[in-house]
Parts: sequence; C-alpha cells; structure tokens
Amino acid sequence: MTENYYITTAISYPNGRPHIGHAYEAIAADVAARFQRSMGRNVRFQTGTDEHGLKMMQKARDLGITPRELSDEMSSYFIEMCDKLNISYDRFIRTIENEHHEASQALWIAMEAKGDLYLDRYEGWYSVRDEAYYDEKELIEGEGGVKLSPQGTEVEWTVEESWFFKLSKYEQPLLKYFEENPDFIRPQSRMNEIKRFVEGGLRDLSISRTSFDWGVKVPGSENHVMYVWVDALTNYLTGLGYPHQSEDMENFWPASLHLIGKDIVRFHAVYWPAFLMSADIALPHQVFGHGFLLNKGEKMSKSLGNVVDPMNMAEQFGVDQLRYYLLREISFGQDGSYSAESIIRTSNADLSNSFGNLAQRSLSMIFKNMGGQLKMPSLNRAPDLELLEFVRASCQQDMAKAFGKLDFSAGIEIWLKAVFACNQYIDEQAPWGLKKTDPEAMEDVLMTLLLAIHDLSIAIKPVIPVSCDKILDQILVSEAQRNFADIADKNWLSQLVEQGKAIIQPQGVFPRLELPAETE
Ligand code: ME8
Repeated sequence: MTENYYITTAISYPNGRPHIGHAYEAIAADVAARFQRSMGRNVRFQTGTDEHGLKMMQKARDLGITPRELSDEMSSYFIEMCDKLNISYDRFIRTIENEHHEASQALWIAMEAKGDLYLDRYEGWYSVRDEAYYDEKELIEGEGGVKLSPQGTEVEWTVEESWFFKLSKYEQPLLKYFEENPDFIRPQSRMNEIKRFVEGGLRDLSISRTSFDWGVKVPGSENHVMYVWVDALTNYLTGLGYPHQSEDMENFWPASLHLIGKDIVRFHAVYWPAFLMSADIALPHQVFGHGFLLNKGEKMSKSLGNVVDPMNMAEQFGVDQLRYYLLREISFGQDGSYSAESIIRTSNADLSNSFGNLAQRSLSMIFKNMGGQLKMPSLNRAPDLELLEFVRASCQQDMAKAFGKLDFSAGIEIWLKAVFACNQYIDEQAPWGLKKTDPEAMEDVLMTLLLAIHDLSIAIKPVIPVSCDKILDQILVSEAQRNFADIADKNWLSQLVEQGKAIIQPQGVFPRLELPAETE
C-alpha cells in the first residue's frame, strides 16, 4: 500500500511582498515533498497565506485600503513566488476562504463542547507585530527602558473582554506526549526549548478579540473574532476538507510534517497540539523549526525593511541555482547568511564545474566517439563496478537517509562526493585515449558514466528539478522512470539499446554565473 505523506509550510502574512525567508521555507518544503514523491509516497503539499489579524488591519489602514484589498494583492505575489520557484504545492490556502471560516468555527465548537473555553477579561502585554501576548517576565528591556517582547518587538498594555482556552489543563498531557514522541519537535534543541517552556507552567490563552473585526467570527459571540493564531493553525485541517468527512482527511490527517520557522515553534508545538487534543483530533507527527536566513547578520523581515526580493534573486542566478545554494550552504535547522558572491561561487563550483561538466563531457564523448549510439556496458571491469556501486550507495542509501531526516546539506554533500568520484574516474580511465587502443573499454567507460549520470540526476532532482529533467531528457529516460527506486536500475538503458536509440548533441545545463556589475 502506498504510504501517504502530508507536508505543510507556515502560511505567510501577506502584509507585504514575500521575502527570501519565505522563499527559503517554500523551497525546503518543496524539496521534502518532491523527495517523498520520488520515494514512492502519496504526497499532499499545502502552503498559503494567513490573512486575518491586527497586523493586516493596521497595514491596510496605513495604505488607505481595506484589509481584503491588501490581502488579495499581496497573496497573489506569494502565489507568483511559489510558481516561479517551482514549488509543487497541491493546495494554496487563503484564510479568507469560506471553507476556512467554517473549519475554524467547527474547531472552536469542538473545543467549547469539551468545556475548554470560557469568557473573561484580558489584560496583558501585547505585541501587534507578533500577534501575541507575553508575560511580564518574558519581556526584555530596549533602548531607553522601553519594554520589548522576546522577539524584540514593541508591546502595549492591552485590556479587553476575551474568550479563553484552558491551555493550563494540557500541560501534563503535552509533556506526556513529548515524552512518548521524542521526534515530535525537531531539531532537538527546539524540543528542549519547548519542554522547558511547558514545564515552566502554562497559562490559559486568550483566543478572541473585540477591538477589531478582521477575522473569523466566534460562533455565538458575534462581536468577537478569533485570535488570528486559532484560525491560522486550523488551515492545516481546512485544506483537507475538515469538518466534513473526506478522503483527504482520511488519507492525510494527521499531518506528517509541519515545516515552519523557529520563531513560531511554540504556536505549533504547544497551542496547536493542545487545540487538537481538546477537539479529539489526532496530532501531527512532526513539527520542524528551521533557522532564519540572515542578511548581513540581521534577521530579515518586512517590518524591519531589509527585505530581499526572491524573485529578483531567482531571475539573477536561476531558480535551480538558488534552490541548490540555500539547501547546500545552510545546515537545515540552523540560521544562515547568504551573499551574491557565495551563490555564484557555489553554483559555479558544484553545478557548472562538477556536475554539469561531468554530464557535458561524458555525453559529448558518447555523441562524438560512438555517434550517440547507446550500448549496455559489459560491467566486467572492477573500476566500473566500483564506481556504480559507490554512486548507488551514496544516492539510494546515504543521501536518501539524510533527506528523510531533512538534513539537506549533508545529503547534498554525499551526492557531491559521488559526483567527484565520477570526475576522478574519467580522469583515471581517460576514455579519450582508449578510442584507438581499446574501443570496447572506451564504450564501457562512457556507458558506465551514462549510468552514473542517470543515478546522480535522479537523486538530486528534488533540489534542482528543471535542470535534472533536462539532463534526463537528453539521455532519453522516460518521465515515469525518474524516481529513487529507478536508481541503479539499468532497464531504462537496455530498453533504449533494444530500440537502437542514440542521443543527440548534448546541451550544457548549468551556465557559469558572473558577478553582477553593482556587487563587484
Ligand atoms: O509567522 N528566514 O507568518 P510570516 C527564514 N502567519 N524563515 C523566515 C524568515 C527568515 N528571515 N522570516 C520569516 C507567520 N520566516 C504566520 C504563520 S502558520 C499557521 C502562521 C518564516 O509571514 C517564519 O518562521 O511572518 C514562518 O515559518 C514563515 O516564514 C512565515 O512567516
């Protein structure tokens, strides 16, 4: 039976255009989704925009437009970004959708039926930017003694009538759940942080607002809208058809992975599981909090104004180059910096000079020295067998294991070592010299390389899908035979040989990048 796999990104606030941090998360989730598909799983991948709340209201007011006008426009840029970056989502959810309001209200009613909601008055330190209340003890002191949230954002003393969720009731159940499911929060450092936070004691959570109306209405209390995080988190269920029974709910809930940034782990690993326990809904398998992309050492965000447009970067360096760079350079889970120089350096070294050159050199020799005609290699020479076994084990075992744990940079490193091994093999075997002395050995070497290029392309395809498809097209591999299970399988080649197929003159796939004039 095919295993189902449901992966989600956070839904982004469309109070501005997407920045490179949003692109990073979408790309990482896309690579995970493509990898799981390649491993034969039945994948559902959801992303979207989180359109309610005070932050959206205030931004719209500043611009003199309605929140809906703001979210319609900005949300379209997030969709455009996903499409441009080849993000293979199955569902792009917008929280203004009627289905989403219905799902959020159904979750609310389920929590209320459990006796977990009550009406009270709320006073506390509220950060508009984080859409969150903080305890006095969590606040930090900013310049001139101003109080700031732990994220360094401004807080205001706020008083309002509010519905509360009995979060305190879930302290022990959550700790028990963490104990029994040690992989629930990844990386381990975030699990430790969250455990400490819950052990420190949970206070009930204010989950409705009366001071504005841009949100999902609280059932039975029409002057209240839900706290934006209650409706935002529900998006993961909405996308599967909740509260209605559906095949998608049956197949894909509980989610396999919520992939999110480290700043919102608390919402996903404490509030969300507590809401779900309250509503008697199964808990997701894993929450992974990735690190932040830093621009000159400072966290990027729309409100800070140091935003880098991912569309420009994709335009400038190439979509696959950007995808590769972000996952190769930053150890997933940690923060990372980037620069135009290092994108260019990495792309040129790994993609143009190592992998691209391997493919281009090998295919050109097949074209020139064998008229492009494909053959089965005899596979009776030790170096050929050793190379293919090394490539197979690297890709199918070690790299797959690393990707399965979302350790993308380690997986890519393993893949790159296999590319280096192929380049070393060409230099050692020197097929160009064998043409006159031992043409059969030359054919064996070139066809061994062809098999290796096939395996390497399939393995790295989740990261750089368009480039790998170009290479796999050039070597005539059918679209149905481009999955991890096809690595090391030689049937594709024997079928082509039987049909007497030949490759045409190969085209380079990874152009060398140059530093743009203004950054030189
Ligand atoms: O938090 N580097 O939306 P958002 C890496 N609507 N990731 C970053 C980043 C950076 N510089 N900046 C932001 C929200 N992110 C809520 C989520 S989910 C039910 C609701 C990540 O637009 C951030 O950690 O502020 C989050 O995972 C995602 O981008 C959207 O951030």
